[in-house]
Amino acid sequence: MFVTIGGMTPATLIGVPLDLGAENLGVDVGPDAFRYQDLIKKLASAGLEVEDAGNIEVGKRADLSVGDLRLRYLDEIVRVNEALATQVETAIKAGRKVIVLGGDHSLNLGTVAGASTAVDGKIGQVYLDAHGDMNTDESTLTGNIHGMHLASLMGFGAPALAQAYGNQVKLPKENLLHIGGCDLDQAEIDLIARENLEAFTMLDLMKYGMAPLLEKIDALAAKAPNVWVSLDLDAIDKVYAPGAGMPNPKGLTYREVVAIAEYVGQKCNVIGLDVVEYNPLQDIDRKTAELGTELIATFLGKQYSWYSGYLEQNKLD
Ligand SMILES: [Mn+2]
Repeated sequence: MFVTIGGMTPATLIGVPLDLGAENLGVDVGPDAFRYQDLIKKLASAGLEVEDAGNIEVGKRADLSVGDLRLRYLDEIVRVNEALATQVETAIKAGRKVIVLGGDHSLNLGTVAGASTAVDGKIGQVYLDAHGDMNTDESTLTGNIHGMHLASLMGFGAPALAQAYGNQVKLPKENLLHIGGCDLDQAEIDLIARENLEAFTMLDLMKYGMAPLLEKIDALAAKAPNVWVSLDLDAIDKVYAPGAGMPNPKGLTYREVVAIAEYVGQKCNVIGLDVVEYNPLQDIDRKTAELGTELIATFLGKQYSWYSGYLEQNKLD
């Protein structure tokens, strides 16, 4: 269904320097840091013709009032996400893949709202995260919205979040595949059990290995004609992704996360993805950004890695 120009796949890049959904994690500089590390050039080598739509403007914390302490900075987060949703919807309707760079994870409210609207709600989401992001304004311990938006997308929790960009449920709850959970809150564990949500935790991965996860990806591909991918860098072990807002000592290895990305990229119709919670100030030798770049290409069914770079540099004329 996607148009290719000379073998290239058109994509739109949107930066969202949002940090109001989290607690000062240094993730607002994420989008520009990714760009600075030649993201667009590297993705071009993987076959993605990326047009940079720039950053969505986000109000400064110091200029805003926090509002309801159970939904901190709600008004600005909803405003930013509705602006983001409009851009995502437009790009997908134009037949373009969408790459959104965060920013804190609450921007997933806007990416999935826009993508879902573009495809009449026929969407699934592969969601990689150490955390559940499925609290509500009633269960939250912090009031930080980056721990709530996933519940909101499925219609749970505060109406102000669930009804952002329209009253419809953005993500059918049976079309969620949550991967890599290792720090889930009790309220999230309860919601997953009560609503029968699909969540494959780190413990599941240790117990059963990768095979059942790949079958769950197949099952999602069969029921969701369009798939959005959301990658919180804290799903990946901090050895490989030190530049996450909350670096994770028990996350996915390089081998595991790349295998998941390859399988999703091959089996699902990925219409776009967001890569969130990148904190370049904590990165080491730019390796988190480099891995993020590889995963963007791979989730979109393309190839970019140290190996593709090696072939590119050593190919015969
Ligand atoms: Mn998250």
